[in-house]
Amino acid sequence: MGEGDGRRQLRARHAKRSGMSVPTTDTVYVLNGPNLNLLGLREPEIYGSDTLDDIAAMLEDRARELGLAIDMRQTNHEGMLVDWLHEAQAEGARAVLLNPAAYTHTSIALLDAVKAIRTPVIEVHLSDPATREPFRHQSYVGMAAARTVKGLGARSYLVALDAVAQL
Ligand code: CA2
Repeated sequence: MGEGDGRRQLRARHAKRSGMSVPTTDTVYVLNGPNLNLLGLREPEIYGSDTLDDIAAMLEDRARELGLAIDMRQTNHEGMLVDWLHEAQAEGARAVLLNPAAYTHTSIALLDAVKAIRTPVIEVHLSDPATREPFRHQSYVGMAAARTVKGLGARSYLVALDAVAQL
């Protein structure tokens, strides 16, 4: 564990013990799950041709207009998403935009993490999973998310960011 993580956890523990809440910042965490690093390179008919870097650039422009900042990340590992959700709360993130990708449909660990933090989480999908294969119809994360934005391609992320400004 790096020194930064240790200090963050101490601050969060202290805040919890003394009944304080961590002050809210202007940063919105944008967390992306497995295989989304391939975005724009495969299956453009389903997910569009923008890469994750293109989406990050669009979000940064929009965030600037809204007086917000973006912290965009991608991982192929479920536990990393859980750790980042905890970190979002410990760091006082304004909100989390979460595209859990395939973990949407399988992960009770992510559902529990979204329920465990007070930071609002907006579920985001490029496609509309409800119109796809039946195994994509169930969303565990959606059971606890403040909102879900889906089916708009890259624009789903922008609409979700606008929703944060209205929370
Ligand atoms: O529509 C979405 O955003 C999804 O979260 C994308 C997931 C899928 O499992 C969900 O049902 C809906 C898949 C992400 C995989 O991304 C790829 C990107 C390019 C090529 C292949 C996969």
